[in-house]
Amino acid sequence: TDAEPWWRSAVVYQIYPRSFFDADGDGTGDLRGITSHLDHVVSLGADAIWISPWYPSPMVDGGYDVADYCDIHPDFGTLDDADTLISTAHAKGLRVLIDLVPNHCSSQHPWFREAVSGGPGHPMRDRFVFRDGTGAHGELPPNNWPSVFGGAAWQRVVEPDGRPGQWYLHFFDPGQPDWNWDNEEVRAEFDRILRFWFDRGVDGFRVDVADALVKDMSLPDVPIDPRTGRGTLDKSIDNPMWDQPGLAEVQRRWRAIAREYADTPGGERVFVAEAYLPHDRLVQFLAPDRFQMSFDFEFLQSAWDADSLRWVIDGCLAAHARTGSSNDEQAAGLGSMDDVARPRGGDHVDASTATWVIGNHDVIRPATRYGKPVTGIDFRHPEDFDDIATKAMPSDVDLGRRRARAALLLEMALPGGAYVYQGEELGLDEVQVPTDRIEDPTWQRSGHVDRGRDGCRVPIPWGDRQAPYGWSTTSGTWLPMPDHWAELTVAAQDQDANSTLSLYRAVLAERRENPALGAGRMVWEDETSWPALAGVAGHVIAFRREPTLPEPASGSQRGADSRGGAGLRCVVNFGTAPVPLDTDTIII
Ligand code: ISL
Repeated sequence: TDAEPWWRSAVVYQIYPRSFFDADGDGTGDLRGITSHLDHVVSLGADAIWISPWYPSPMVDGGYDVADYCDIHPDFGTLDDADTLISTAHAKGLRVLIDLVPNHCSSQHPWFREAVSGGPGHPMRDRFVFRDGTGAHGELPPNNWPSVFGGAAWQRVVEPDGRPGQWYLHFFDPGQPDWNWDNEEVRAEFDRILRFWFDRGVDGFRVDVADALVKDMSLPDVPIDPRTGRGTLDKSIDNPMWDQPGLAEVQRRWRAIAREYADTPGGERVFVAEAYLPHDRLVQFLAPDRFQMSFDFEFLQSAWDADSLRWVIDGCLAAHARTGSSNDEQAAGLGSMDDVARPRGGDHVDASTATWVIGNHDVIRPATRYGKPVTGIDFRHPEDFDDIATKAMPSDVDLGRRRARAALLLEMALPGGAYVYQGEELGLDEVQVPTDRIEDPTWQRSGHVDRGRDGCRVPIPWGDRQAPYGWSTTSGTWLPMPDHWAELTVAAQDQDANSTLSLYRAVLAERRENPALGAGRMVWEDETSWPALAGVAGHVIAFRREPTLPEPASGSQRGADSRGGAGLRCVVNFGTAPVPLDTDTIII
């Protein structure tokens, strides 16, 4: 059978360039800072990096408002710096993914500026979504679509004659006008952007809001959410804003471009979708001619509870197993976990697997999130951003950090790929950024959103006993760094065998070395298969990973030597009391 493609069980380390390392001492992270600290990523044992947007941008939304898709933000460096970063990463054995933001650009993008200044009817307006307003004088938006960041998804422009005129669509901030994906010039431009970066050696893209782009262009109203009285962002219904039929065609077009690179160094390029969608919809992105990976946010959104998490994991794996199979009969026959998560050799070897994630630059740091009595944020209803339970509720961070370590072990023992957001390997907690320093538009546009998303974007503490902890030569960092991070720096944890950093290194090393992890088979344990679990149902998640396909070894206890091809057992306690297990097969 073919070799396993690199991305199927890869660990990808997410870099937020503004906050990773500040090499030039201006208080903002930069590409030279990333290049000079790649050894940290190598020492973790990750396979690849994904760099959040590095493009020229007014930074209204942390760079997710792109003014030029084929250049580098001057605060971050130059295209030469990007080339050096890519070649240095490759020389160190790291793949490089960057962020593609295809749903919207910046209102400072030259095409959008021309669309506004050209006035109604100008052909440039068709590359975006301009419409006349409703109401007697066009003073009301074209429909009731809400913005994810609050308010209406429409903004009215001032026309060249100085009067208020048409409205344009923006799913996020008004500084982020949506592209019109029915426009062939837009499609062609993104083809060019993909090739521009692939030709520079980029191995793939994380695709921002991958379930947006194509909308129902008849622009029908969405149903009203009774809780907010506004149009709903709910994706569990057929919502005209999200995941519309034409999306598959765009994804196929991009995958065809990625395939053009199959015979170049680095091989076929990859895409990972960022889409908060129900599983049955999400996995459709993973058909063989579409994307290779898609984040599983259900894990990230789940409560700290063994039963519900097992249910989520089951659902993720079963959905992926079904999608990965081109044999309908076989797919229909998949009933239990014993049937899923097998390596599918031969022509199925490039089938997708789950892509786990416990944190990113949009959500509360796991160490803080898991320390709350209630965990998880329900992004399926972005109105819940303002659910005070998620942010204002106090957190026991010591408990949260221990749980985050357990979550890591669980995540890394599951079949599939995994993403690690910078700082998770240090157990960093969410920072309470003073309100006068907050930059995130979700906070500025809707004051009831408790402090926005800056608290997980604070610069990384590398060394030294006080801020900025070796991150920069200036203390004027773009976000303030907390006093209590002295014990959490890379330097403080580097030689400490019990540190979270050491745990990450050990677990990622195990993943690389143990054939049962990655492509191996997964079998749930319960008290029938493993009597030691009697009485702990609901508190403990346990499963075995096995390196080979044959019959499940029913009843047999695998040995302690996980390298003997015998597999390993993963056990995680979600309860508050210790669970005694007399075995030496446990690594968790
Ligand atoms: O789609 C959503 C809700 O229906 C959102 O959760 C959305 O998927 C999410 O906000 C997307 O985040 C990404 O795109 C944003 C940017 O602010 C985030 O930082 C980025 O991760 C807009 O580009």
